[in-house]
Amino acid sequence: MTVKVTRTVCTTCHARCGAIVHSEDNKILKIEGDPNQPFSRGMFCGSGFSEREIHEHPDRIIYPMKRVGERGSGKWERITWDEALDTITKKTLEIKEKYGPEAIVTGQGTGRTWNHWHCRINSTIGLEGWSLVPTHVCLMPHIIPNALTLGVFSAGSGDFFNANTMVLWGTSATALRSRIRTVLDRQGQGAKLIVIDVRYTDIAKSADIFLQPRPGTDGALALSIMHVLIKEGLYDKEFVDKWTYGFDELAERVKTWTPEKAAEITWVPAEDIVATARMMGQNGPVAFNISLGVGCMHTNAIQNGRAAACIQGLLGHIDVKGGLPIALQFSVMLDDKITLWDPKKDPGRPDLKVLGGDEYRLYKSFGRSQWPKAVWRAVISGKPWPVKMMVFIANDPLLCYEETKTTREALLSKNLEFIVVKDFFFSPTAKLADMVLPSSDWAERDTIDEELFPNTVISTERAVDPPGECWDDWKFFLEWGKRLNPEQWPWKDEKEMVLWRMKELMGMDMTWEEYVKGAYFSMEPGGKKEPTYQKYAKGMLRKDGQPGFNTRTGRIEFRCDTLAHFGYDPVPDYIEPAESPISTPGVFKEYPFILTTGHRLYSFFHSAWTNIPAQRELYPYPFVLINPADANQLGITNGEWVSVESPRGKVSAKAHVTHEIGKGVVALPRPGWRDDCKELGLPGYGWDGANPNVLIPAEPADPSFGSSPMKSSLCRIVKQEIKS
Ligand SMILES: Nc1nc2c(c(=O)[nH]1)N[C@H]1C(S)=C(S)[C@@H](COP(=O)(O)OP(=O)(O)OC[C@H]3O[C@@H](n4cnc5c(=O)[nH]c(N)nc54)[C@H](O)[C@@H]3O)O[C@H]1N2
Ligand SMILES: Nc1nc2c(c(=O)[nH]1)N[C@H]1C(S)=C(S)[C@@H](COP(=O)(O)OP(=O)(O)OC[C@H]3O[C@@H](n4cnc5c(=O)[nH]c(N)nc54)[C@H](O)[C@@H]3O)O[C@H]1N2
Ligand code: SF4
Ligand SMILES: [Mo]
Repeated sequence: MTVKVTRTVCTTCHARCGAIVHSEDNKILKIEGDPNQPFSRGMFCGSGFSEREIHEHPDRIIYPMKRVGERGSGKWERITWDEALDTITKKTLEIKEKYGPEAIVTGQGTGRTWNHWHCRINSTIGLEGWSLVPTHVCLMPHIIPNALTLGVFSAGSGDFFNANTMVLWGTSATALRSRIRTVLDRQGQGAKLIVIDVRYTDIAKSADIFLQPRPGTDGALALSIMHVLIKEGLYDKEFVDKWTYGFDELAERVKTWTPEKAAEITWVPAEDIVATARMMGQNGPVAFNISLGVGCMHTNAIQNGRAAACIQGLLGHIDVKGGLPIALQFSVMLDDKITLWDPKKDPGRPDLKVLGGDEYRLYKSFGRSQWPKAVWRAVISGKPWPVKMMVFIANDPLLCYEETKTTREALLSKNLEFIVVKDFFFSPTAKLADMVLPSSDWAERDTIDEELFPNTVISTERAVDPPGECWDDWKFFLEWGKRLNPEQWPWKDEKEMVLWRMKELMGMDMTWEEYVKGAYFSMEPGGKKEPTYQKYAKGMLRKDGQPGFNTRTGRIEFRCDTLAHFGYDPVPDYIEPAESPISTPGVFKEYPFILTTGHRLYSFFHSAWTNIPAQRELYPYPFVLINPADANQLGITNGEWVSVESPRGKVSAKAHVTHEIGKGVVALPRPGWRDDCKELGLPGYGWDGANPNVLIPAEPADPSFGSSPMKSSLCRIVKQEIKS
């Protein structure tokens, strides 16, 4: 056989790097970064490279299987895809008939190339929305403030190629990956870099200014930065006059937020706050990348996100070169054409049955998603309505959601009649399922979420056939959908689905060969490469074609009346995290460390890949970051096993004694080390041994969005007896 060379895209993480896969006889020989992919420009990482090990891994689930022993007993029998789909369809119809569609919950984790098809299958079932996703903590609590304040319905990543000041705020280089090269290149050309993170991260070492706030206090920091910008006249007055709403109220609000007051709350020195504001105000355009650390995973999520968005409104570097680009096509990701949502139907309407929707009304109104703990409660209690069937596609709820014990209690509940899990491996949740379905990974499939790159579509192509009967997730939705309602699922295969989307949503009609060969397609009007700037002044952002931003008032909203409707202060304010030294001094006495969890590591994607040697080798054991002064006081040495304990439970980790984390704070990374790695002889810690979510409460949460404090709660560190 000759060596086949395939250009495609790694979709393991959201960086979506271009890949060149060399294969022979369906074996991956080597993988290279694609130098022509305009965003990753040849970069590739260890997780992506280990696709070769994943493709051949002996523990992959490669056939549909049904449980034959007790739930969780590990006894499985191979079945055909036809039997699997027929059973799933029969169960769907039976449960829908008996209890209503809302007794079925479909779950996904992070976006993995098919958010839209997931929503479509829900519509086919008779559900509206996403059903169960971690969007109460994942980026949505940042996207919603962006949408309400700036009219940008996206995480809003800045134009680092052209910025003069770059701000990485609560965002890890690990997650940005290939974009970090752009940041460093741009710094080499003279741009400044500000990093705001609770850890002194690798990229922080290159920063011109590094701020290390107390977890959960970024809202106070943002208010104080605005205080300086306004007091020193460093904001864009002309822009503010012409394009914003509520400036006077914002100015009044931030008046009391002196750097000295913020310093007390945030632990960031006052002079550093002033220097940050001055750099932002004097060295524009400023490009921000704001992520999970700022708001999303705190009980004050929405207000923190709002304050950060308002800074960008004051600076006015929006839709300009080097500022915050506004893409026209992102919303396509959940376009009604695919999701089959009726745009005339208000997602917040009382008759839309969404678990947790009455408590977390803003969450319901924007994502139509259910609040996780309300789902688990409904399973356990049957109230406010029963939940009988759960289908998880690319999601391990035990490792994903806060308050793991409640999640586990629900998954073990006899009330659940049918659990399906579609995954690569037997995750802790898959082990509890009634049916498991095999899945193909990125080198083994033809599909991608075409709209994830700013103003560009990049095509993918299968490099090798998947092992056994592993199916692309797209194909699973298609075949399940066909059985339920063929009219809504008219395509022959995934390739047709990709081409349909290109035609219907991107306006590009082409054959599969043209799609693969074309590789990189510009989405700019007329196909031109240079973006169109200041679209707001040209009437290109609003549905009514009028100049302005895509907000309720058409202006950048410093005052947001929509938020008032959901019970928030319409002007951004700082609220202390629900569990903290200040809010709960009693708890703090017993649990004297602030706990932040989930920072990303270079290997592993969420809880996946601790069984893959090339990735596990880099981080063999679970660990917790602890400052040398704190370790010293506790008599803990580097590498020693400790328990991290909270009022919710405890987990094990090796102490990583380091100045990366400040005094009084400890950090547990995301993975949870659930799987053993046989090749390296390293153990797995299952669903609860090292899973940070065991420690995190679901409540109290952000008042109307339900964000849990994954990145700001309290814990204590206890020395452990010797452990292997
Ligand atoms: N404490 C804490 N918890 C967190 C976070 C945190 O920072 N701290 N982060 C949260 C965030 S932002 C998110 S988005 C969630 C993510 O949570 P999830 O996306 O649910 O991640 P996992 O828990 O790893 O479960 C994903 C499962 O899907 C499988 N999988 C991966 N890719 C595919 C695929 O393409 N197809 C199929 N069928 N299966 C696949 C993996 O093997 C894995 O078992 O976690 C959240 N949980
Ligand atoms: N390798 C890898 N890449 C990933 C993922 C993965 O699991 N592994 N997950 C993907 C997903 S779903 C998502 S949503 C993105 C998330 O991407 P990021 O948002 O970058 O994820 P994190 O690393 O959890 O958090 C960002 C940073 O916030 C810091 N931080 C924590 N608390 C605070 C705080 O209170 N204030 C401030 N200023 N900083 C704080 C953390 O130290 C961390 O450096 O990553 C994606 N990319
Ligand atoms: S896993 Fe690595 S190679 Fe793959 S998209 Fe992410 S950064 Fe790129
Ligand atoms: Mo996420």
